[in-house]
Parts: sequence; C-alpha cells; structure tokens
Amino acid sequence: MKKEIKKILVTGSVGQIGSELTLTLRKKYGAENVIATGRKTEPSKELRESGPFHFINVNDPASVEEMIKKYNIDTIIHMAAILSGVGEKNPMLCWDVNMNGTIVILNLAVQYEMARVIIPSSIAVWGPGTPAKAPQETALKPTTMYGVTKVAGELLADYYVKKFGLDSRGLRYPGIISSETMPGGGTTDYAVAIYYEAVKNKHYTCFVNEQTKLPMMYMPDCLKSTMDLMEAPFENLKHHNDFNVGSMSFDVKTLADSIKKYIPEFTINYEPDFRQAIADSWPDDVEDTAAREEWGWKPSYDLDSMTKDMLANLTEKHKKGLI
Ligand code: VAH
Repeated sequence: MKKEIKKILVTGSVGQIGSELTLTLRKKYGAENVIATGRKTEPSKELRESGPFHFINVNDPASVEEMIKKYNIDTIIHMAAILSGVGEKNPMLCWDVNMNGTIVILNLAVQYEMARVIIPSSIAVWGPGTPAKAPQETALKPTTMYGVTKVAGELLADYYVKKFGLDSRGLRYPGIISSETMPGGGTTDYAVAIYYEAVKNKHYTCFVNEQTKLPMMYMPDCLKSTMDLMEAPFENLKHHNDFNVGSMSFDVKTLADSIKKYIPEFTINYEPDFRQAIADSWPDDVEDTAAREEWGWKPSYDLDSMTKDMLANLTEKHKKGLI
C-alpha cells in the first residue's frame, strides 16, 4: 500500500526553486508539515518564520536521518545542488554534492520507506549533438560536470525505482525565471538578471550572446509542474526521473524586446563569458509529450505574460527598496 504524502522534507530550500516550492507546499500541506533545510545560506524572513527550518548537510547521512526521525518524514524533495556555472568552476565539488548527496537521499528514502522522492534533473543532461528540440528519448552526452551529475542522477533514481520499488520522480527543468529568489550560479541566470537590471538600471550587460536560445519556464509553472508530477498516480507513469517539461523557448534578443514593450528605454549589450559554451551545448527547446500524456502537464505562461508579471513584481520591490 503506497504511503500518503504527509510530512515533507525539502533540501536546498533556500535556493531559487526550493524557496518558493517550500512556501507553496506549506500552503497545501500545512506549514508544520513541510520541513525546510539548507546548507549555510540564511533563509529569508518569510521562509524562516513560515515553518520549521534547519541547517543540514545532505552529504552527511546522520544530519538528514536526524530530520527524518525528528519529524517522521515520508516525502523528500531534494533541491540541493551545485548548478552548471559554479559546477564548471569546481567540478569535483559539483560531483560530490550532486551525486553523493543524492545517494544519501535515495538510501535513506529506501531505508525509511518514503512515500515519494523528487530528484530534479535539467536540460543540462543534453549536449552539442542533441536535436534543437530535444526529444524525450535521445542520447545524453552533456559537456558539463553538472550535466554529468544530472544524467547519473536520473539513471541512479530510476535504478532505485526498479531495484527497490522506491517512488522517485524527476523533471528536466529548463531555465527557471522568478522574481522572489535569485538563482545560484546557473547558466540561465541571465534570463532572471535581465529583468532586475531593466527595472533598477534600464540596462543589462548579458553574459551570453543575443542569439542564445534556450528552453525557459516561469516559476509559477515550475511549481505547478513539480506539484503535479509529485501528486500524479504512480500507475500512470511510464517515465520516472527524466521527464522533459517545456513551456517556452526564446533567444536573448526576443527576451530584451519583450522587456522594451514595457520599458522602452531599456538597452542591452553582450559580453559573453565561459557560460556561452555551456549554453551553446544545450538544445533550443524540448518536446514534452510524455509529461502531457502521463500526468497532464500544461503550462500557463508565455513570454509576454511572464514579462508583464515579472516587471510588475520587481517594480513593486524596487519602490520598496527591496532590490
Ligand atoms: C543552470 N538553471 O543554469 C540551471 C538549470 C537549465 C539549467 O539546471 O545551471
């Protein structure tokens, strides 16, 4: 009999997705039933005051096990990771945190018979040879350490599903854009920073070129896809830890033009850095029929509605001196 989702542990809850996912989960499952954890970055006042928060080290089984026992955890959402940009600067740290951290989570999830585990993946699983619109099934040959850990993470989590009957699920997140928490060291961070700089300075110097086109998703859709997958009936799933999930795809020029519709004086220049090669290795778009057929995925935002919402949120925060 599959256990119910009642007590949720979120790792990486101070990160870009983790911070908003924790608040969304608390609204649905009850604040005291969602245990937020981080490594060392101080959580926001809202996160700290909205429910339990603890500093743990996902590479230390004892610190994770202490949370499982203390709160009788039955579901783990494992958002803690080193992203692509930081991962290329320190590949061994990236491997250690992303792989050994995931192994700790998977082993404890089996030992304590978790109802559900979420192990996030990313468009970083693909490499230069991937078709421009990445199919669900294709060769996975990433050229970043982050991408290597995402491929290994998918395969490992699928092994735990088959070998131990663990109910583990994962999405290949595109670049996630949000106005609440800045992303931490990814390649797609430009698509967030451009909005902040447009509101604060009416100008942005972008670290990839204007032709760079990548799959992107607005945070409300990211949260919806994560919750929808987490709550989908297991028996409907043919895939488990490697779902493509898409919503929009645009190059930087198109993104800048969408901002100019609301801030006509906005200007942009380009100074590509090491992250250009990472972005060039990823596909322009993703094909996500499996997510739509197996658990009813359907995005709500497009570029224009995202830009309108992002600029409204950030203008409000700027007026209050919060950014
Ligand atoms: C990164 N935002 O840039 C992350 C993501 C789509 C890539 O996993 O590394």
